[in-house]
Amino acid sequence: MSEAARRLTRADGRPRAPVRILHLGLGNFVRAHMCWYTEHAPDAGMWGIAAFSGRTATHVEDLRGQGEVYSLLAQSRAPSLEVVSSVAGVHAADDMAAWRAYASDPAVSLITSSITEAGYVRTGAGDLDESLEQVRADVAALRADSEAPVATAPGKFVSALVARRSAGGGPITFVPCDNVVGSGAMVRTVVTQMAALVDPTLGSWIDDNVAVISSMVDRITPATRDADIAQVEAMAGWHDPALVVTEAFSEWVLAGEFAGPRPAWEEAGARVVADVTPFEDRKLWLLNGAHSLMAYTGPLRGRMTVGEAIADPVIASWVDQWWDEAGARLDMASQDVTAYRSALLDRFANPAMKDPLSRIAADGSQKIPIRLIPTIRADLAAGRDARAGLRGVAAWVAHVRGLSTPVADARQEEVVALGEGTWEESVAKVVSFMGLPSEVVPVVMELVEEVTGRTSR
Ligand code: CS2
Repeated sequence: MSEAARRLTRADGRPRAPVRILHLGLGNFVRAHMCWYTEHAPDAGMWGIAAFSGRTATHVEDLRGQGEVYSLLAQSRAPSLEVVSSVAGVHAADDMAAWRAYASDPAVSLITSSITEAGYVRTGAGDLDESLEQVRADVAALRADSEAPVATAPGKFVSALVARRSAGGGPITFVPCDNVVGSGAMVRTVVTQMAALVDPTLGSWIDDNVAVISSMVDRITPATRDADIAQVEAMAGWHDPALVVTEAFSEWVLAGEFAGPRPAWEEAGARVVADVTPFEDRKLWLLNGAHSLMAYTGPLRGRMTVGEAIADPVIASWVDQWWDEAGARLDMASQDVTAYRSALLDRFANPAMKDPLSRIAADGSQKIPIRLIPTIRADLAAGRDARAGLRGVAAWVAHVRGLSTPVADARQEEVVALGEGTWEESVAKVVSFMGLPSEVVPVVMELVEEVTGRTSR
């Protein structure tokens, strides 16, 4: 921090708005996205967000130290900087008393979440994963005492609903902001399943009082680097350890009936549609699918950021082949797919963004099944070879065998086991883990050789 730099204060932004949105997961992404849309809604002055950190307590103290406001730097050739004021309260994950108090307040009409794919603790089939120790612990805790501390997101959601029911807080709407398919149905499933385990009388209250929205969220938001903080210091004269760096592009598409009021997000650029599925597919397959493909192939060719990967002609051709494969399945006019692909190339190549592939590589066990596997399955069913998607699976085999930087995964133990044994064994285990037919093993072996440059012969 240079001597001239000062800290941000609430006076740098708008006054705190009354809290009407309860949010779980305080990562950078949501601060570049839902909080930003709320900031830009014309009724922002009526919608404050109480944000609770998820698994990590990042930035709770930093944000509190500057009256919850933070700077957002949209990186492009002409970077733009703004102060976002929509967050009105910041809490650590374990502040359950505050969590329940907000949930009980009739003025709060929305529960939003941004906790990554893994945060919803689901099985591969999409149900609440009751085999997980933390899920079982939350169920036991809430059964014994509805005010008990809990750790999982479904546990927190149910704890919020129990508090709201007993306070007579009225209807409430969940708005998940994560990269999952059918996000509304997904939240409804994990919440009702957790509720049924905790208190069988809660289900009918949920039916009558809880709405869920499905949403497609998009804005590439890497972790903030010291160099970014220094750039803002030079641009604006303040030192902001809670700075968020993002791209200029952003997209938010929502579908579903709200049970109560919400900010006029559409006036800030969000779209409300009848069916979010085509938007989810387009984004998850083309953007996130390509991201995952680059995340695992890139390091094998010495590429460590998205920009470096997409500048490598070999990787760019793999991405292109993937887009041909996945794009063909989209329920969209082909010129729209072409335009989206070309916009993605610009976004990936953004020279002002340094997005490390290791960020994207995390939680592959949760991401690959959503991003690559549906297209691979459809191709195989149609008798096509599915190589472009299987290449991503092959590169993940190399990743779980330790050929690229280790990253966190929600299913760490299983992932470690997948990497053990011979290459052939790993490939067979990964193919089965991904629910693919064993016939693809030889193709994946070939692709392993292609992406790693190793040969078994
Ligand atoms: C990325 C996403 O984490 C990842 O795997 O693919 O965070 C991606 O940057 C966002 O979905 C963009 O909207």
